[in-house]
Amino acid sequence: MGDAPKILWQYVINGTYEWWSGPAVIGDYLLFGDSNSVLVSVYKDSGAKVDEINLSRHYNLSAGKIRSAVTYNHQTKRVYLTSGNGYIYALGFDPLAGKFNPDLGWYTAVGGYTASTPVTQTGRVYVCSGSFFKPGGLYCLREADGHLLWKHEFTGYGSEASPAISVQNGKANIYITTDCANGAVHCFGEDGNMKWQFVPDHPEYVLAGVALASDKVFFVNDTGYLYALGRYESWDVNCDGQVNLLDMVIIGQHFGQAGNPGWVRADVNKDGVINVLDMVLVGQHWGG
Ligand SMILES: [Ca+2]
Ligand SMILES: [Ca+2]
Repeated sequence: MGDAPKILWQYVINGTYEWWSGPAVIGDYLLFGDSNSVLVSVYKDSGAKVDEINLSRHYNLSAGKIRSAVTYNHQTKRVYLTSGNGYIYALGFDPLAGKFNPDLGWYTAVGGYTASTPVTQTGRVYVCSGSFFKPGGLYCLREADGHLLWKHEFTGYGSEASPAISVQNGKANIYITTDCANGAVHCFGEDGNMKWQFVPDHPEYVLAGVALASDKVFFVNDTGYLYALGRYESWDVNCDGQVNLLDMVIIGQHFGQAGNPGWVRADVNKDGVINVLDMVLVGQHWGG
């Protein structure tokens, strides 16, 4: 068992061992928060502590347990995180020395509770708040100073997850999940308008956020289902990601039928009849 994993180092704090947070590696340093509202920077290879900051003490507030991971912006040299009692922090961090500089930053409240890890994108910070019984929502803050640009709050619940961002045509889409009995995925534009929401056919609470890959939105919920949301071009009639004979066959099976425009996917051009024009569209995208 020569290649079995070995423990290289351990980092232990006294008192409480309730670790709900996530670490981040920045240069030679590993950063993470604990349930005593302390954010530490240790050498990632040895675990030796380089710096720490007690958020409650430094900001003179009751920060609560840190249940957020740490986000780093290389351009602004700041780390971002939240603490349980509903605060988000931006702190300067020297990636060469491994030290915090909280004076190069800000903090602000985003509701009464948060476990969300902030995400930065083109001068903005997105973060969620709330839980299955604590209200919250999605907040968009100006990265420079924490000024609230917009927010979308839910009634009676919020999101314990972290936002995920995709950029299409230079514009950000922000995806979040909600932690309620009808837990949904919501997609917001960067101006704060909700573009769509999706409640699955087996609804339940959603604790995790979404994963974005291959033009799809993946998420799980407490029923134990994994969902993949995507959009298929209209000429991919059978929604298998390819345009080929199988799509032609479906059109052939419905050939000559009429209905409300687009009533079935075989009406590819959505003109209310299934005929050679639908086949032409499939042919034009053949092999795609
Ligand atoms: Ca197809
Ligand atoms: Ca048609």
